[in-house]
Amino acid sequence: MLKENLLQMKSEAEKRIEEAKSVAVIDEIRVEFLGKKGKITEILKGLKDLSVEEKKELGKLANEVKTEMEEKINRAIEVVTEQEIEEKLAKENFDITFPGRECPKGSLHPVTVVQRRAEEIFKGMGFMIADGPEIETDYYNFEMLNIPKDHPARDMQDTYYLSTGNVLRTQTSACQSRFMEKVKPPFRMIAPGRCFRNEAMDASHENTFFQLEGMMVEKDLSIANLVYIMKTLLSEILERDVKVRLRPGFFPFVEPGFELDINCLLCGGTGCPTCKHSGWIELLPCGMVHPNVLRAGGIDPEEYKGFAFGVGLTRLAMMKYGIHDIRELNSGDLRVLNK
Ligand code: FA5
Repeated sequence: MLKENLLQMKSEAEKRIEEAKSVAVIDEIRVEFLGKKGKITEILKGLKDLSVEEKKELGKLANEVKTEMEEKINRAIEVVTEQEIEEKLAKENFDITFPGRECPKGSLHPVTVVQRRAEEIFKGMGFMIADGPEIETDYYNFEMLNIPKDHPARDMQDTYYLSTGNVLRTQTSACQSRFMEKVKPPFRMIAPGRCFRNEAMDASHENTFFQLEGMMVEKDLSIANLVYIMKTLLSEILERDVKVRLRPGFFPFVEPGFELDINCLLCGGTGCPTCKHSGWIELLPCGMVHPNVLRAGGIDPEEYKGFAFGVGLTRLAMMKYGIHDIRELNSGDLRVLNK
């Protein structure tokens, strides 16, 4: 009796599955036959009252019916889903040849654009590109650059100290020493990267900004070579004539040292908050490498001379694109980022 019931249910369910036209209807059939209170489930519950022999025979059959039915249901769902999609597509009249709608494209950050352009310019002049860590040891960031502990020059570059004693580097000059340890002169190198300082923020000062270090070491070099390289960089990047001024500047790792300022391109030199109303922007400190620094890098200052410079890349980007406040560069404002 149970056996007949089971087989009859099987053929009934199969017929209905074949006829079903939607996933929802197939799901209803699943619940009706295989659900917790479904017809097949009920039969399986009745097995407990049968003899051992009958239990064996019917139990096996019931499980086979159940598995077969599950497979049929799953297959039917696949077929019906496919049909539903095809019907929908046919109704929607979707034209796959229709041209797409244009999305606004992203762009490189202005500082990245300037950094990449500077790299190209320096590569063209035979400079190698070096890198260094943003978390730096006190030794490379200060000591090897002729700035021992307790030197007053440390006050000009207060930074963030880690509990390990390391610092967030204040200047890409830290790359000079690392480079000299690896490469023998003569050489020309640049090292662009992020720097950090603990200082009050204003229109031209951020606590995180970009510099580009440059260093050239050869047997015969002079300040004239240095000025030529600086002028080439500025005219190529800014693509216009700019007025520059060279004045003495103190950095313990160069002697003599200079500050190369450019006429503020935001106000044309008449004075604005970005140039602190002076008409000039401090952009490019530089100088002839101090003999102590060459010596610390294993280079004989009697044999070789060097010059070094540290371009304020973030400020250079501000000048190029007419950005009046350094903080705008980190604001995510598309009017600034799309420049
Ligand atoms: C230095 O950092 C030296 N290492 C540069 C140098 C290299 C001198 C090699 C001699 C030889 P200074 O502290 O002036 O120098 O910083 C260099 C440039 O980085 C500045 O002219 C400025 O353009 C930029 N700069 C410095 N501090 C900030 C800041 N807080 N926000 C944005 N730009 C900054």
